[in-house]
Amino acid sequence: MLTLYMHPLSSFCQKALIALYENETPFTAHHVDLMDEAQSAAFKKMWPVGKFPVLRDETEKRTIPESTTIIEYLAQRYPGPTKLIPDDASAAYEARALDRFYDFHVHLVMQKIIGDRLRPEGERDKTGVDKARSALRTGLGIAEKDMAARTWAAGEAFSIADCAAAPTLFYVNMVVAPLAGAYPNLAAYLGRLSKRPSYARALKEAEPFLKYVPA
Ligand SMILES: N[C@@H](CCC(=O)N[C@@H](CS)C(=O)NCC(=O)O)C(=O)O
Repeated sequence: MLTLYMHPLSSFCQKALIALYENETPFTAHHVDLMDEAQSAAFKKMWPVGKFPVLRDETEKRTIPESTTIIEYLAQRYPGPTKLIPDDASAAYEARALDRFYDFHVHLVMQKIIGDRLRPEGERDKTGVDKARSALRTGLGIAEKDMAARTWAAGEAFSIADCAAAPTLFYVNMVVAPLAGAYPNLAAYLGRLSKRPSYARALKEAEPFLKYVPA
């Protein structure tokens, strides 16, 4: 029995949700409100780092933090028709490399920009945000070139790389800057991702909470 500790608004949780929904893997969603002291403390007992998603596999008695590791685990232990990690070694390398690329060079820098807006006025980190904006431009520039000739992030098959790309491109487009002007290939790719049933479902579940994302 699988339980995902998560919140629907969280981009890294959406990444894990896409993987679960792709293969219709049965699981229970356990929502955690990190602003609630009791819920946060209970969650930190399970994973002291305090970041979600975390997957609990009661059958295997395993607790698995980190979205990438969760998807690797699902691909290995609960495989389905969508090969989130391709069988072919070279294709698997490409998908894994792009998962890391989207997490480090798009997702985390996007989080830095948005996270800074949640800080009180006097505690903002202008230098850090300027650096993150520059890193984001670099990351998006690389991805834009890649997506000129691809349907999905790693080629023609949907994979872990798309689970990583979808939520972060959505939030970049919504909060940092619309992709359509400077990044038409990424805008078209985000359009395809938004129609993919797994991500469309995760996004629909996030909708009631989107008002809490700082504009
Ligand atoms: N490397 C982690 C990142 C997870 C992460 O940053 N999660 C955010 C939500 S999107 C979180 O839990 N933030 C709460 C906090 O930092 O206190 C992963 O891939 O799962």
